[in-house]
Amino acid sequence: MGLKKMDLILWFIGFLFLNGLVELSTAANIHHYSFILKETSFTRLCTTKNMLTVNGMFPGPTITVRKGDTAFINVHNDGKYGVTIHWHGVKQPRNPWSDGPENITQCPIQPGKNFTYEVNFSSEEGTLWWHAHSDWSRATAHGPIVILPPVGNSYPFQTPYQEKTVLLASWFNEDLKQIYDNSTATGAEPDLADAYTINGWQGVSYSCSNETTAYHLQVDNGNTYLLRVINAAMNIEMFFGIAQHNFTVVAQDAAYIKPITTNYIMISPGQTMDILFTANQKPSYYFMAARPFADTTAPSNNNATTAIVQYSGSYTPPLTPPFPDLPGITDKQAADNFTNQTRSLANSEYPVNVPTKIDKSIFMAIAVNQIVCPGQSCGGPDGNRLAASLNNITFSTPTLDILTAYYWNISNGTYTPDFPSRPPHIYNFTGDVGNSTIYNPVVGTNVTKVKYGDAVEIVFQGTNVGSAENHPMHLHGFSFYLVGTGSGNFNATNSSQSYNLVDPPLVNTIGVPKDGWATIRFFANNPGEVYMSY
Ligand SMILES: [Cu+2]
Repeated sequence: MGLKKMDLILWFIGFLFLNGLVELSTAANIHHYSFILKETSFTRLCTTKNMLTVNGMFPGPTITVRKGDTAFINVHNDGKYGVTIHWHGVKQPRNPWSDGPENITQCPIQPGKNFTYEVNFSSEEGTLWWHAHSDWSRATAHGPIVILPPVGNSYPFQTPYQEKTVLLASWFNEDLKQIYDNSTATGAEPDLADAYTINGWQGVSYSCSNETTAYHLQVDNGNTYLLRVINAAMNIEMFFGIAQHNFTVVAQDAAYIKPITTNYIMISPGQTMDILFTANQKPSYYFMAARPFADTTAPSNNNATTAIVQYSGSYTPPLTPPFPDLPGITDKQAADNFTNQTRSLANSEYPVNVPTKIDKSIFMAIAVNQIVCPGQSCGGPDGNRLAASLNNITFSTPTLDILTAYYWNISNGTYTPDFPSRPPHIYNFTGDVGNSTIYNPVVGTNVTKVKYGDAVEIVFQGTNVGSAENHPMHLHGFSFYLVGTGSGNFNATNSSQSYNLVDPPLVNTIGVPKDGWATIRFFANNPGEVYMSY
């Protein structure tokens, strides 16, 4: 996942049927938060730099609510650039104005200005996260969102003794704006992360690192902890584990799943997983670690980040704590084995609603194309510019935000409502793609419209254009059912036979397998706009 992902977009603009909507009545609570965006000095790997933070923290503050609550978050920008904040995985029914992506649902909050988001929690329960949504600002300006069950309800699993967030992120010694601007200017891949972090700390294995640069998770022998794991790393899928401890995954993307007992997870960028972990080993130090799953020729930093699980009590800690038995960096089988186990809880209390009759179906080829740079040499392969595309369209960010353009019916010059439901060229997507590797994508801002209430199916087809790799896809405003994945080219007659329409996982982010496909389904029940990106 090292390749540059120019943001890509697919829009769903639902027709607004406001009369038909019923307001939910809930005994919801209101919360107020103040976020101050500002440059803050941090030192990691013996490098000191100023970086954009919220309230001076890395990771930023946690938002804690109960299901159905509303949070008002006043964001004041004391930084140097315009920034927005996105509430990743919060569906915000009928409230797209507070979703956050820059130039999609709002203009950036300029330095010296502020904006209050009204974040409406509805069906989500578990863990999500928030992040800045302008250029690469999300690398440092991000934090957890914890959504507890409503008052009077409990978890559909044993009540944990304590809850902790475990946020995985990337550390860059360089200035992030500089990295982003260089990459955008030259069309080359952005520089790689210098380290990964757990709760802001890189652990013990990098340069200038030791026990004091590692996050310590204090545990008492015999107790069970709920760890809310968030992958906020920049475009890197991660294997994660705890040495000599199994754990049980109970939720993903703020929806409960059938418990999976395992000694590792594979978590895609943007995903969250809640795991129950019991401190049931000899009191000592144990490493918790995360390192990339990178089954690709694209470069990445593959070093592990570590934290220390530290039992209470008196004992002599080992000189080198045991390290978890994580799958190899390129172990696609291990990644698939974990991901394929995920099932929705799907019981009477947490039912599923999987569309079975499809109204709108979209087949979407994902490629990392190249744009030729006439008369000049760009920094990508063969002097070209890298440009990711969906159905051969590379997204171009409009100057007016799309939601405003739609609302005022002034789409001209902002977007065109013609995102194709099929790729323009059918080729052997996962085979020898021949000339397609340099096929110039069309640059545009294209929207697809979906009727309110329609059952939508999207088949994502990975391609070998550029480097074949696993592509994380994320949809704003919805969780969707991941009904199937497979390898090779999607086959309309055979592939759908393997669909799980009984208890597929309900998620907001998936990894489309390398050399493979993934199918999602959802009801278009959130009028406004939805942004899809990878
Ligand atoms: Cu999101």
